[in-house]
Amino acid sequence: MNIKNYINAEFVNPIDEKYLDNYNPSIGKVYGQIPNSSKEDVETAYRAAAKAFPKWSATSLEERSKILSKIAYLILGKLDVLAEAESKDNGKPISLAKSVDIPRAASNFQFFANAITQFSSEAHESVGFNAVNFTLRQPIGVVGCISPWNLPLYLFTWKIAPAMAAGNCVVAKPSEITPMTAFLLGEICNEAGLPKGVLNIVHGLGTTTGQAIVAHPNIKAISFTGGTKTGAHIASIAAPMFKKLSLELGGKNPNIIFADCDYEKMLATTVRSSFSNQGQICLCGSRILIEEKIYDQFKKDFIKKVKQLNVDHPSKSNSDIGALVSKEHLEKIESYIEIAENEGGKIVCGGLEVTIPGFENGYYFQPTIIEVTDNSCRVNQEEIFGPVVTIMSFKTDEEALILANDTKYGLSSTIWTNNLNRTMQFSKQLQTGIVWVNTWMLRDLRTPFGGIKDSGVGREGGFEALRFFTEPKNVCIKFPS
Ligand code: TXE
Repeated sequence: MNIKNYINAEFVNPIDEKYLDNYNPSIGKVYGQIPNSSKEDVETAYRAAAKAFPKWSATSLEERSKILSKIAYLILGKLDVLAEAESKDNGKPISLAKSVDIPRAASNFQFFANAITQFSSEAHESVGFNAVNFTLRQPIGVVGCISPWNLPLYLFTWKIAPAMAAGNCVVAKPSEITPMTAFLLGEICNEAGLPKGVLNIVHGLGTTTGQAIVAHPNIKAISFTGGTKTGAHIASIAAPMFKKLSLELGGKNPNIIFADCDYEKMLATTVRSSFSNQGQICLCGSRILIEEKIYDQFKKDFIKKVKQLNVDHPSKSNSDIGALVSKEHLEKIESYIEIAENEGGKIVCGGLEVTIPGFENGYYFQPTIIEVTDNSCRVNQEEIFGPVVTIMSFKTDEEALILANDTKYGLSSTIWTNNLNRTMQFSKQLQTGIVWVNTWMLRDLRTPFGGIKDSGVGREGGFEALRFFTEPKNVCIKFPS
């Protein structure tokens, strides 16, 4: 199936008719073409957005909210079609797309449809000066949203929904590796009555289409999720242009397990936090740190459970682990197995490519556990972003904290303990934007989401996202005494 750009509510080919192949990773074959949009396509999208902005930004909150709710409703109505499309494009099990990705895309719209009606700003009375200040929260204008391939519609909508709710018009680019569900969203937006030009979707490579969005002089804010290197590059272009930037980047998240935890719950959740979505979630707990007294037991039980995970074609209802997103990504993961072995890491489970009968060209890999003893090794420091975790023991709380923080990343962390004091100490001292205690990926959309250190800048989620997508303006009114 060939997809098109969505500009001014119409589906159009790229101006210079250049296209890229779109792969189905579960069979390793091209199944369609996508536009490789140029600077001119981005300019056309920008103009449509700029034209729509005066009216959309003046549209009542109730009306904006109604349209976004309708989009949410229509997404859920197309749950099966969207889940199948997501799975085909990305390789993830259909069951996962159906239970997580697509429902969450709908929730993103519904959440911000509600949130915008509750969003407010502050007033400050300047006592003694006969003056009152209030803050106007105004939409920025045309904003750019760039999203990755791991949770395609989920992360795409996580950005565009608050942007539009706040009254902005959007030029958005999904990952060129997984563009399909964003394409299908265009039709849904038309059906929901979203005015033309409010959302414009251009497809193409990061280095051409994405770069054109970031460098566009009149696109004044960029919300980006992707690799840390790309984030740094985007910042180098956007910062001198004084653009607002929200960067949600990579992670190397510690999962810290203490002997006093609820063991069975921890074990089941750790399997999930390690291998959900083939380990391709920025929040996956890829460094598992285990208190020494339960290390051997944990290692044995964890390996046993991980060996039970079924790597299979994503359409199979019993597939726990589907295909990796691309051949390049599979090769990257394989290269890290070699790196681990060269560094003295011990592969205690998995480590090999999997051939699925009937789908021999797909990109499948065993869930893999590497035992390491030195936190400075590359597999403990670099983001692998696949079904690969490391295990390592620690003796004391102090040591666990040092190991957990000993990385350039700072996105999320998980701790398993029933000790309240320890919970508080770790919550305060872990250098991550999110700390989960006795759970993982339990998301409340009102909470601030994002990382510190090389995991990014800015926060998304809840009112934080609405603050990002608005410009605060102070108005000071003096009145006679
Ligand atoms: O991401 P990229 P890639 C990590 C993960 C992965 C690595 C590289 O470790 O292995 O990043 O993945 C667009 N200007 N994460 O190469 O390139 C690109 O088209 C503007 C973590 O696939 O960062 C896509 O839409 N845009 C992560 C988006 O950026 C550019 C999720 C992300 O692609 C651009 C994905 C440019 N110069 C990968 N270059 C997470 N945090 O969830 C690329 N893009």
